Order: sequence, then C-alpha cells, then structure tokens
Amino acid sequence: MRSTVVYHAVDSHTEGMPTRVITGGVGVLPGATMFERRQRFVAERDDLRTLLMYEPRGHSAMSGAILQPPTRPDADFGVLYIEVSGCLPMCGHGTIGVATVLVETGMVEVVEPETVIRLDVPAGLVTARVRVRDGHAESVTLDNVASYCHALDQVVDVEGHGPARYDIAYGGNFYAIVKLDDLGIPFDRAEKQRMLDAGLAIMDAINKQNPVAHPENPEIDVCHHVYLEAPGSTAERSRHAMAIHPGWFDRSPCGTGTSARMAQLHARGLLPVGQDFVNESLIGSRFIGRIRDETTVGDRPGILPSITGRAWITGTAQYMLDPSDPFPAGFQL
Ligand code: PYC
Repeated sequence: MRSTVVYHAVDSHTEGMPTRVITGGVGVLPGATMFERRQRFVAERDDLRTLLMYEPRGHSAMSGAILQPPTRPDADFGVLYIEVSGCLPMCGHGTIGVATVLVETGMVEVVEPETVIRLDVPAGLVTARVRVRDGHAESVTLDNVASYCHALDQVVDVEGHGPARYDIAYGGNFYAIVKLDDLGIPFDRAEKQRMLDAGLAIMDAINKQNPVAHPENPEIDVCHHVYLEAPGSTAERSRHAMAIHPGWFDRSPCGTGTSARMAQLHARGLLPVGQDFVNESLIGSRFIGRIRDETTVGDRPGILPSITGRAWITGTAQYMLDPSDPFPAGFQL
C-alpha cells in the first residue's frame, strides 16, 4: 500500500445526509478567522475538498467537515465545511454530525445529560447542545447564526418555466423559497429530475437577475439552494425538496435551510418566537426548529434560530492517495 497522504475520517449521517468528519491529516489551515481559512482553502486547497467529496471516495451528494483548532478563544473547535458544491459558510446537518462525532469519539469532555460544544465556523460562532445518555449522543440542538428574510414576493424569469415567484432568506446560506404548486410539479420522488431541473434554473436566474449579498458580510453573495415547498405546508409543519448546486438534493431537512424558512415565516407574521416548527425533507426525515429570539442582521430584522436533529456514526476510515492514481482530485460524472 502506497500513499502520499492519509486523512482520518469518522463518517456519519444526519437524518439521512452524510457528514464525513475529517479528524486528522490536514494540519492547521492558514487564516486568522474561519472565514479567512475558508477563502484560502477555496483558493489554494480545493483539490483536497474534491479528493474527499467527489467519486471514487465520495459521490454526487457528498458532504463533510474538516476539524480545526478554533481561531477564537470562546470556541472549542473550528469547522470548515466541504461539499460537492464547494465550501459553505455554515451547514446545519454537518454541525449536528460534527457534534455527534466529537461526543461519541470522546474528542470533547462528555457531560450527561447535556454536553455543550462551541464551534467556530466561517459564518460565525454556533453552539451545539448534545443530549447524551449512557455515552450515546441522542440528539443535537444547534443554536445557529442570526438569520433573516432578505426579500418577499420576488419574481425572476426562469428559462423553460417563465416568471417564477419566490421569497429569499438567509440561515447561514441564502435560500430561495418557491411553491411547487406554482411550478406545476408534484411533490413526489418520482418527479425528482423535474424538481431538480427547476431548482437549478431558478437559482441560476436569481444569481443573474436579482443577486443577493449578506448585509454584514457582502462576500456571502450567492444563492445555491432552492427550497421547493410541498403543497399543504404550514408554519407548524413544512415539507420540501431542497435543490442544491450543482445538482443534488439534501437528504436531511437542511439546518441552514430550516433557519432561513423560519426567518421567512416569521417575516410573513406566521411563525412566532418560541413555537415549534417541523421541517421535513424529501426522504421524510425531520428537524424541529424554533425561534429563540428576534435580532437584527445589519439593518434588517432577523431571528436567532435553533434546530434539533439526530446523527449516527456510520464508519471510520483513512483516505489515501496512491501516487499513480489517475484521479488525484477525484471526478464527477
Ligand atoms: O444542513 O445546513 C444544512 C445543509 C446545507 C447544505 C446541505 N445541508
């Protein structure tokens, strides 16, 4: 066996969505903050992301997180999110996976019934409160970054669909929220290609015709996620298919997407502070969201969202790269 590198991983899934947690082999990434580390990583080390996320070590809906020492004194670990789509500022299912792995591998001091872990992520500081029983991480409640509704009742002209109506909100990433009924597509896994094609065309139209920028960090300026809302969804229980660039669905109910959806429902006067919100994914898995409080994001009214979900460890691995491997950065079909 020959290898130029060895990356240690604990693989997990959060409500169906993988998080490959890289626990060793990368070293300390350069940068004074996790946002700066993310920018340098994207510019200088993207082949490491694609090696770990693309085929043959990953697949077309792969997601992961690289553990780092924190860049701020009030955090326990730093986290860099890696995905087939790129490096997200924040990932909810990934954070629930990371917190579960940290507890179940004993990488943090485990306190029952609740272990509190503070994570330094590119979008800010998030807190994971892990419910632990007999050493087992039963669920994680994530206190996410401040989220806000960017705009309601927007319209873009979408190739192949005509005008499409959407709201857009931020929950760690930007999410366009579109009713499947408006597109004339049923909420049915058998229709997944039509849903995905529509989602990708909508995000493309938004980024070209009506681009977004975060009021406090204008470098967060892209919409790569479209929440395709199922008919019958309410502010108590909402079902959706989450279409993500460059062409896959979140298997989990999407933590940052749940936060954005709560910001949108709150802006519409439908979801008050403190009320449970059940958000259901395309495969029927669930996160429970709740607005802890109101806040501001720049000059915009916003919310402080929490998300509760579960994750399970699926394996451990050492990922290697043989010097003669013809795909040193993986590949995608
Ligand atoms: O859970 O925040 C999330 C997420 C983002 C992309 C996929 N999952």
